[in-house]
Amino acid sequence: MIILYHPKSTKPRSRRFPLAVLALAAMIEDREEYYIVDGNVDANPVGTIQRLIEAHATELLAVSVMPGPQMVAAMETCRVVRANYPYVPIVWGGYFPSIYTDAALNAPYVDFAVRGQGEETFVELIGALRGERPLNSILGLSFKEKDGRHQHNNHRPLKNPDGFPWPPFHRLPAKKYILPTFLGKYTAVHQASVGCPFRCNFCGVISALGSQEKMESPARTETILRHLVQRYGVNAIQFYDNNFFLREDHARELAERIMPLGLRWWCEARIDILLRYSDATLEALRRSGCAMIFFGAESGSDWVLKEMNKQLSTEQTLQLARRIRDFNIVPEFSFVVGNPRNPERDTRECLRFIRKIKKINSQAEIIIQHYIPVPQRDRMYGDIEGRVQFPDTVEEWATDHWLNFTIRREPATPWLRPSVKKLIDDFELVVASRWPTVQDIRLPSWGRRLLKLLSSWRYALRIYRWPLELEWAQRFVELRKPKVESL
Ligand code: B12
Ligand code: SF4
Repeated sequence: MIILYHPKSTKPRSRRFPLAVLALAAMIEDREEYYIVDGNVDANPVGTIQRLIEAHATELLAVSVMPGPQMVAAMETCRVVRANYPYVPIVWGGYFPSIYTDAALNAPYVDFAVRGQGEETFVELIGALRGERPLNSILGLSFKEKDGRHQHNNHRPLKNPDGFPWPPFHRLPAKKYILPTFLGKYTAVHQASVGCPFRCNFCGVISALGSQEKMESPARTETILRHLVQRYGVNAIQFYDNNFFLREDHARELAERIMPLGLRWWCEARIDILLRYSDATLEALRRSGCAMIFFGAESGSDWVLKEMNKQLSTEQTLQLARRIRDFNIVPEFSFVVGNPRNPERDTRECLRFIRKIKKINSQAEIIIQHYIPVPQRDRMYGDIEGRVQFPDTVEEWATDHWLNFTIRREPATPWLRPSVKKLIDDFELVVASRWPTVQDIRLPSWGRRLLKLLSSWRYALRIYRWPLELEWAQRFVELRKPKVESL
């Protein structure tokens, strides 16, 4: 028997189908006895896993691990399992072991780390544990030799999602995962492509998968979404693809195919690619239900974009902000602020640029993130090799310092002075209060009005510092928001 474990990663209202473990489950459905334990649903996943191990001969505990709080939950559970059942092999897969492979393997409770796309590596590992093949023949696998040395097998090339079976949604209590969002009352998730062919040098996707992308065929995407609509009454979709639109013909076909499903949907895309699309294609996307698109605008300065290897210009971002308005699709622009060479100039120029965007398209949503480096296969953005020493144990990654770094709350990077960091945070709060996001369906209209009222003078006069009244108002409103279940 195999246990697929998805450690807690989010609050109940943001719970979604754990696609990673569903992708693995698909590979062994009807072939193996297995159970899925999801820490986002199960209040005591350690207890459940222990009960399962005691009731069945357990061949493998397979854990999906993102950097951040999910890694901490994985660590805590695996420690207990290793202490009580040392004979159960444990494999970690997902972004944490893909990027920080040695740190994962340094943990005494991690035997194997799967890097990158996991479906085939997982199946081959099960075979190896049964003595059917040697471990060193499995692409994408890292493991500990008997003497403790880490063995990293070659990378596994990406395979098209069409080559894998469908996620077995029926193995999970669907109602717990299909929840209200601004898109619709019954929102589900899907990932229609894997990877990204670009080479932005701050991006964890490239570290984990290399610069490659494989796209599911529009026909298969349509069939899976149709199933979610017909079987579970889904009326909205968040696409988890890192880069949803690569080819216009593909996007157009997908739009035409999913139009009859009556969905509202959100995805992530690149500005330069969407700008190349014709008006007819943008119109088709809108008619197929595209309500909002997340774009990595990243910076308000062309010199920063060049250093990031983003292959984008600030002018293109402004053009897109203007053009997409006519199609009634809300752009969500994300910025990564704090260039290591000159964080002050980067911040100043970025804040000015965001104001320009808001002038062109006031509906545009703004996300501001502090730059935190991710180890790269090539050079890291900002030429900071040697200036940040990444932890080499899971335990250190779990300390407050590194947790705050990972979730970008207090990155504590050596180049970002506290006063600059504070300015970025203050500005973000003023913008978020002046234009509260439409994605927050729990925010009551009086709260929206209050936040706008309190912040508009600050935004108009460009006084961002110490917005204590906004911090207070945000907390006041937060405490009075309804629960998702009652919406
Ligand atoms: C959904 C999601 C979330 C959701 C999770 C919801 C849920 N279901 O639990 C939420 C919003 C909570 C979230 C939060 C965060 N996330 Co997130 N998230 C994603 C996202 C968009 C999709 C992940 C997904 O489900 N993909 C679909 C599945 C099928 O793919 P997969 O997870 O990669 O799984 C495959 C392989 O990795 C592997 N695999 C995975 N697990 C396992 C396990 C085993 C045993 C094996 C063998 C293989 C294996 O096989 C799978 C099939 O091929 C990705 C971006 C992306 N498109 O991948 C970012 C991403 C994973 N997140 C990321 C980050 C950074 C975070 C945060 C730290 C952000 C923050 N600032 O706080 C937090 C931390 C979360 C936490 N609690 O630890 C980064 C990680 C890389 C990095 N930069 O370090 C990503 C890549 C985004 C990005 N572009 O940078 N996230
Ligand atoms: S386009 Fe997005 S997903 Fe692709 S490399 Fe750049 S930041 Fe990463």
